[in-house]
Amino acid sequence: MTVSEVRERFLKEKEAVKTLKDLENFRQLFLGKKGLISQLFKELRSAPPEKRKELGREINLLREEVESFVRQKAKELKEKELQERLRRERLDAALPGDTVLPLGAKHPLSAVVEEITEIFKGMGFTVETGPEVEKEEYNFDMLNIPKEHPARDMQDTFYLNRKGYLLRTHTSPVQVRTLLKKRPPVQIIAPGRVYRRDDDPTHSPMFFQVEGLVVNETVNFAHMMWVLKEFLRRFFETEVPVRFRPSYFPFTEPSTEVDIGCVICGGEGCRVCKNTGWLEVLGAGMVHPAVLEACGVDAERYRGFAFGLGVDRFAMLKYGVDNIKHFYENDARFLRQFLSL
Ligand code: FA5
Repeated sequence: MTVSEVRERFLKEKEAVKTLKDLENFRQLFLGKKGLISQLFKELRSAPPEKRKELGREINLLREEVESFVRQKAKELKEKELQERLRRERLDAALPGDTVLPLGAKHPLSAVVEEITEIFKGMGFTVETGPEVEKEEYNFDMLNIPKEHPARDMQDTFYLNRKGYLLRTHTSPVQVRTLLKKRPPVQIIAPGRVYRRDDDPTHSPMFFQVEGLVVNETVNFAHMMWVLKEFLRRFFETEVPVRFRPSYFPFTEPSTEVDIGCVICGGEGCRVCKNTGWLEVLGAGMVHPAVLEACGVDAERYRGFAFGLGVDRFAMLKYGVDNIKHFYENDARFLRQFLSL
């Protein structure tokens, strides 16, 4: 090959260089170890001595020309590539991120506690709270359940190592706490967690109750029935079947348990209502005079009614949940159904 042939090839090939990869191939072709320019230098050795100098100069010129083109083109192509990358990767800070985190929502039990609280607030109740680690004295003794009393077995208790303390088995100790600090009239509810050694589809070792207490000079059993029926009507937004069964609680006399028609099976009988068609949702009664006296309230002058309702049961019935455990397993597939609450 002659110098002019290589130059011609150079002029032709350089037009075809469009990318950095083309340029590298091009560089190898002309300037590589076995490239065309090297070949020209090799052939120079066999040229007649009088032409070598001139020919060598020509090859060197051509090499400089090719090198200068490669340098120039590399700069140009790198700049072009950078501009393209910048255009491609342009950051729009206003675009939403790749991973849009799902929004959290209220747990169905929290929503039901709030709903119950709002209904009672609407009936003139205020909200009290008490600790979950409670004095045995408030959970039992002052509620007319002395030590050795068989009624202690009605609620299987988690006792704590610290003597005289337990995990409260119901919200009723808030009745005691309230009466110790407030003089009647009182009209309060007390929502919160309670604990028992219980475990089946309608019983959980930790569950929620809402306590209610009304103490004044005139209140009676009929008032209590009205308040509870009215609450049930507002909560279920319909006239659910309600029945009051005579019952026993050491801290109320007379006492009643309130059942509502099972809304899971419509009263036909199912696993949740143990085939009875009814579900017990709350306990209630007229506050026992011994409780009023233990809290320093004159039982001759004042009377009261109290109730304790199982929030989980209300939530199960309202949303057709057939196992209380669903509320505590934190399975997102279950919880997602309540996103709108
Ligand atoms: C009591 O706890 C009384 N303190 C209620 C009371 C208050 C009566 C004031 C009179 C005056 P009982 O043990 O029945 O009562 O529980 C009340 C409600 O809690 C029950 O009707 C039931 O709905 C719910 N409940 C009881 N045990 C569990 C449990 N392990 N899991 C879920 N809910 C439960």
